[in-house]
Amino acid sequence: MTVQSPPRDWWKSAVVYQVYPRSFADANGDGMGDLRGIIGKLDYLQQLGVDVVWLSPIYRSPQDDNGYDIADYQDIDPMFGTLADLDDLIEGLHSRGMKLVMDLVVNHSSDEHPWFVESRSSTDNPKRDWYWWRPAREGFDPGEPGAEPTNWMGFFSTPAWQLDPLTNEYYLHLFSVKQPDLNWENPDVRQAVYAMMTWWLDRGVDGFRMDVINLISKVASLPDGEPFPGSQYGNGMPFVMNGPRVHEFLHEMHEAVFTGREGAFITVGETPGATLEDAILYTDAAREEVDMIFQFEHVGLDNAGGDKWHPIPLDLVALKANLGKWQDGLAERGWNSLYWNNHDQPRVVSRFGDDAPEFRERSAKMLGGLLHLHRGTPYVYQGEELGMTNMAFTSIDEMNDIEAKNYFRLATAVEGADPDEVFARMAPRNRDNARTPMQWDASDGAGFTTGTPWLRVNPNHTAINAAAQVDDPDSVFAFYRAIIALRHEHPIVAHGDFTMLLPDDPHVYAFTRSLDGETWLVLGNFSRQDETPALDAAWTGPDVTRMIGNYPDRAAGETITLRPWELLVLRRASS
Ligand code: ISL
Repeated sequence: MTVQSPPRDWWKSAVVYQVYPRSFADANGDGMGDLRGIIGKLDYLQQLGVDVVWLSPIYRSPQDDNGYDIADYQDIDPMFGTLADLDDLIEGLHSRGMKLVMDLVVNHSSDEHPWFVESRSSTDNPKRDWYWWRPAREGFDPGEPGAEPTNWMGFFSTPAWQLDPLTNEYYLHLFSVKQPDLNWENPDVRQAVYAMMTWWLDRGVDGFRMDVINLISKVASLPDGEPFPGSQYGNGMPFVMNGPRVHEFLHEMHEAVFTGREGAFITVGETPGATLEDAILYTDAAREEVDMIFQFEHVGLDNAGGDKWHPIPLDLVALKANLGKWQDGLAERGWNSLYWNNHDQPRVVSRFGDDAPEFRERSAKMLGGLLHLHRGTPYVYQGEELGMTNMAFTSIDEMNDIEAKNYFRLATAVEGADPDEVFARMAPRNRDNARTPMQWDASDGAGFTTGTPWLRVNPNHTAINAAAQVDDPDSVFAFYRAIIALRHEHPIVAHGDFTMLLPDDPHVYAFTRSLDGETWLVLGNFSRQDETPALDAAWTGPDVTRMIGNYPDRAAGETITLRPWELLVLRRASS
């Protein structure tokens, strides 16, 4: 018997499911999700039909940024379980035909990682250069206002440099003060990371989601950024995003970790600020960097001035122009990832859909179906397949996330804005919207925990939960299952050409996919009204079949009028 090796780009036909472990399933009743909890839900994931499970970080961590601050890359945090539990999870996934992707957070470590503990201990420690240390700016005393080595603000509304009293020098942290940036210029850092990745692959994991991987190469001269209006701080992003050596580093990583290794792997780089031009370089298979990236443009369209804390309504025409650009731009070289939400983004049904009770299910299905029929690898974020919504937080004290807390502090205490006004703007956007516990059933702890959950359960779990949906053929869950199956059954979904239609229609999203003599038409209504898009008459002809939709079928030959939040997918032989 010959064993067929999987095609090199098997992940083009795959669907990835993201688990945020602390909010997924709690097996030991301490209010925090854990690995045993995930193991208990593998049949659920298999029933949904996903191919790959990506776990947000479960490594040993002080949890300053919910595990994105890692103190030991080769151990499991006790709150999640043990390495033996992880081995069981890998085994449980593999035996069901699924794969495991680990989060790889190597732009920074925790300040409690032994590397940083050594690095900070003295200016001549051998690991000093593993992080970015700099003295105070010339002419300033350490700690004086303006003494930071550069004027950069970080991602979490704080300056990007922290003075360490031990040696009176500053270290760079683009995220929290407990997330010092590793210095990838140092080859020893890179080799340590590659060795760690290899160790995980040897253990059986199938790939990595690489956290902010486009920040690993900084402009080494560390120039000041353009000052923000009225502020002593400026924008350092141009000097850290998609930096001068990032492609070199990613190719080196690929060679060191994956070249010559048997197996079927998947890599996806998280790359805020990456343009289409950057993406082509990151994902062109011939360059051997990563298989795909998470780009951020489409989740920035409803931000005023690019600021996530100033939400504005989505302009559908802009969304189509943007996603259409990415579809065209990666048609020949590279590959798209497809996502609406994750642990950093609000729930899509509340953001781009309509979470009013009468439209929630319809719009959740429409958004899921529409996304998965683009060309690229789709990602489902836990609970999306149930149509889980944003949380109606009532005060900042209910929020846990460091990004939200820091911003609230900056906007109110430092800049003097009205706390109620700031909270109202933050409510639809803060990351905890996506982090409330998974809604398994209608019980008090939502079936997530028998204890007190670390973050309040969304009260709508009594109506929106897995138990109510898994056996209901009309549920959002059943719809996601069907759309995932469609990808597995029809090569056109993964591989077909993409053509955007009706770019100027303000309410209807329309495109075709074509492969081997057939064409599919995908239509999505982003409104509460009936919409009659201007379509080629051939789509009402007798040779058209309906592939999937979120309403009952219409009569043959009828003009296509889309009902509120309708998704309709039709197929015909190409002319
Ligand atoms: O969440 C964001 C948008 O609101 C970003 O600022 C986010 O921090 C950025 O996309 C990078 O995200 C990743 O790295 C962070 C971590 O907090 C996020 O959870 C992670 O996905 C630092 O590791």
